[in-house]
Amino acid sequence: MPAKHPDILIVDDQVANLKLLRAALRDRYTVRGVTSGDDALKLLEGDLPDLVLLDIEMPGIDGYEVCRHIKAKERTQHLPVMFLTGKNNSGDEEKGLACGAVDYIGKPFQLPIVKARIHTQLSLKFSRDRLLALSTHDALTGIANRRQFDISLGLEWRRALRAETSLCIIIGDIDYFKKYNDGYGHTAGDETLKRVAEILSGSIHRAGEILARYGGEEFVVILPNADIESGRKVAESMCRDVAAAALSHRFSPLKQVTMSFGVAASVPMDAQSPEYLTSSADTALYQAKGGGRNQVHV
Ligand code: GH3
Ligand code: MG
Ligand code: MG
Ligand code: MG
Ligand code: MG
Repeated sequence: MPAKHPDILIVDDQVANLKLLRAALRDRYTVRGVTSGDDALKLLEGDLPDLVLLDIEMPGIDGYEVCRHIKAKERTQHLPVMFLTGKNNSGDEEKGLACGAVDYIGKPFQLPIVKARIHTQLSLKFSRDRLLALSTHDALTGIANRRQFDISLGLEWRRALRAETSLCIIIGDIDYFKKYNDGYGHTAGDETLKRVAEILSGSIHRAGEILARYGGEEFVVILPNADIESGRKVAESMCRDVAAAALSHRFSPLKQVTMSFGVAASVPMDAQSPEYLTSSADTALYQAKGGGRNQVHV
């Protein structure tokens, strides 16, 4: 379990039930409670809980419907839902599980059993979160990895194609990094990669912008809705920030850690693929290297 108290949302139209469950759970969990399906769905538009305990029979939309809504939305589809309900007719449990719930507990319930089942579902949820983070993030720097970059670029490309907006990418590569490793050692090289990732992430502000580790000492940025000039500005600020950090590199002719950047932008067209953008940015990067490094080329 993570350091912070897991967050549980209880949805039950009977205030007495809410109080009982809250009292039983609040020593180990952060508990929020609402008394209708509508309020639950509204609340789920904000910060997500780690698990939902859901009653079925409520005025307005019932628990089945709430569960279907949760499972239908990409943002909430993996949120574990446990029914806690007085509906004990044959078929009710089957229906609840068919809606996507991970568990179904009938009333009257035994609190120790409810707690044990909550604990099991939360452990599964946190394992899943960790695996997902590992599959989308780079273990050294903590930023998005190449796999996540490829997925995001595909999504943003299609979005820009539909909206006929410009999509921009920046590829940045550390200068003379082989010399850095040869001179200072691989462990120091790793530390510098982490520092550089932190510095670059300082230029990522808007929703949808992504910084990823593209390869060894190469980083890539996706800027949705950005033309070449705004991309150039972001790359120039990254280039300045890396140089301003003044990380020494006495094996480089530039005497400190610097980076070169290539920028490309386009309004996607049907006949093209996202690789068009990466290869244009790569070409620009090659020119930045040839131009003396520590610079941006578009
Ligand atoms: P240039 O200025 O032309 O980019 O030269 P360079 O030496 O940076 O380029 P090159 O591609 O020849 O070398 C990249 C080096 O990056 C090779 C390798 O030693 C280092 N590198 C790649 N991945 C890692 C890593 O995960 N950790 C460390 N410490 N070094 C890495
Ligand atoms: Mg009820
Ligand atoms: Mg390289
Ligand atoms: Mg390099
Ligand atoms: Mg050019």
